[in-house]
Amino acid sequence: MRKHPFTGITQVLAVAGIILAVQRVAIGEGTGGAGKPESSAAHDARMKWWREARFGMFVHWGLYSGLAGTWEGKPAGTSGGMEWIQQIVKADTDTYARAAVPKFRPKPGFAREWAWLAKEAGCSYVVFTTKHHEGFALHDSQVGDFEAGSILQRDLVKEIVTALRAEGLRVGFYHSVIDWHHDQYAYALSKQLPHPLKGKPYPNGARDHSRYVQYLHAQAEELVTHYGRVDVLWWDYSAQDFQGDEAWRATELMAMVRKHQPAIIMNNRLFRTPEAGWKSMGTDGFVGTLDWRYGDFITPEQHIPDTGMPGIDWETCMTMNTTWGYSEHDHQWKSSEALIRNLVDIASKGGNYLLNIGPKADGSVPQESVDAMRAIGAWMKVNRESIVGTTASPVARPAWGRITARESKQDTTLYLHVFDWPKSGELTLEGVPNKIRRAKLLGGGKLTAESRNGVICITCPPNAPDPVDSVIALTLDGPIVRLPQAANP
Ligand code: H79
Repeated sequence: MRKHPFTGITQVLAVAGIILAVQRVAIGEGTGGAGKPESSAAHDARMKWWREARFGMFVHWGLYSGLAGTWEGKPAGTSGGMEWIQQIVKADTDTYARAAVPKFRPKPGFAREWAWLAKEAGCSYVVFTTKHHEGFALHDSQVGDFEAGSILQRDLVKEIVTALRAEGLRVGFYHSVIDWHHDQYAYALSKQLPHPLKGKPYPNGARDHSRYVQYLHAQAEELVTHYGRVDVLWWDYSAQDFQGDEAWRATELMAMVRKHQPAIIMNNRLFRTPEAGWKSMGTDGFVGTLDWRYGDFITPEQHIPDTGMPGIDWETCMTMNTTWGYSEHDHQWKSSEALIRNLVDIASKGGNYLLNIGPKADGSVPQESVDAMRAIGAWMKVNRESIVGTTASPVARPAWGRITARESKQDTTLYLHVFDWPKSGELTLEGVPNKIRRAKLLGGGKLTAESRNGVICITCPPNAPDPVDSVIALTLDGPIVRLPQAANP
């Protein structure tokens, strides 16, 4: 809720910030925020919980959730992101708000259901939309009026953060830098970034994009100062023709966030350059390196990279059907088998899985998503140790499934994720000469393992304990010797 307009002090600080940003560029320094370069050890310490987590829940929820993929009584589409409905139907923000605001009615306590679901599924963190491209902010903001404080007299970010923390979950904010509401957002500056009025003159005359950027920084500062510790900031997104310092004063934005939240982890989407890991405008092309000044991790969207990326942190975000925001017309749900195997595939390559739910306007979660999260949770209850805190497979991908690993000083446990249970009653693993200490089935069950001519052979019961993925924990002496032919395919 807006209590007062921008104060003089905000503007003074903004101007000072511009001067600082210019200086930093001039002396060629920068760490994505901290002022002095971060050591590898400090970076590893900051990334530790995130690397161990492996599984998070994404939540897309905003005014579009009430529209549910329907515009003027007709489906805006039956697949694809319905959080983009304003763009799909090319509605100006007033028309959009008139249709969507009356439908957005969060029920009391909705956030506890999200938190319970994430916890039950085995997620360690939750990233939710504090503002999507539509521009509606879920917190009680002092610097705007298109936000929950003004419109609902509620602070939905506070409600959500409180519920997540109560379940011991890490908290991440998705925040869109694209804004289809703000009347100074100069959409003509980019050909590549979407806007419902693209190609049309600004309805309100000339726009001063720097005033939008000032608003963006002010709202981001509210988010990182009013809600306690924030673990992740998930920015979205930039284009090759409009990104970084030019588009968002990005270096300064990241520095401001880090000043308030020194341990926060941020993605790379304030930028769209090779230095920031990007190859193209696609959400699947990556150069294979990442300079931390531009973000801590890269963000494959809706797909899983073919191989891991040594030295780079990455997180695949993915929908359960085809839309991020709720749609009543999208019934293309992935099976829980596919979701569990995706999680395992990603963990075997050293990445994180950020799996999306799109709650309805009252905050309730579609039954299909509840069922899927519970199915993942049931699997995680038995097999959690094969995911959380594991690393990418040190050996080649086997034909029967995937491998995750946990290495200690004395030994290595390989978690053999068996997707295709051996009909022969024997599972083989090549290229691992280490001495076997023990083998057991997670969830209980005896197995015998022996090494024959350098091939590990495990005698298995006739039927798969879990047709989706049965996990064998195989503990071996010492570290795994990475043989040349064992390069992860
Ligand atoms: O927030 C989610 C998406 O809204 C956002 N990022 C994720 C996390 C996103 N922005 N851009 N993109 C995704 C890529 C562009 C996808 C598109 Fe489409 C495919 C634009 C038009 C077709 C999806 C389907 C969005 C609208 C229709």
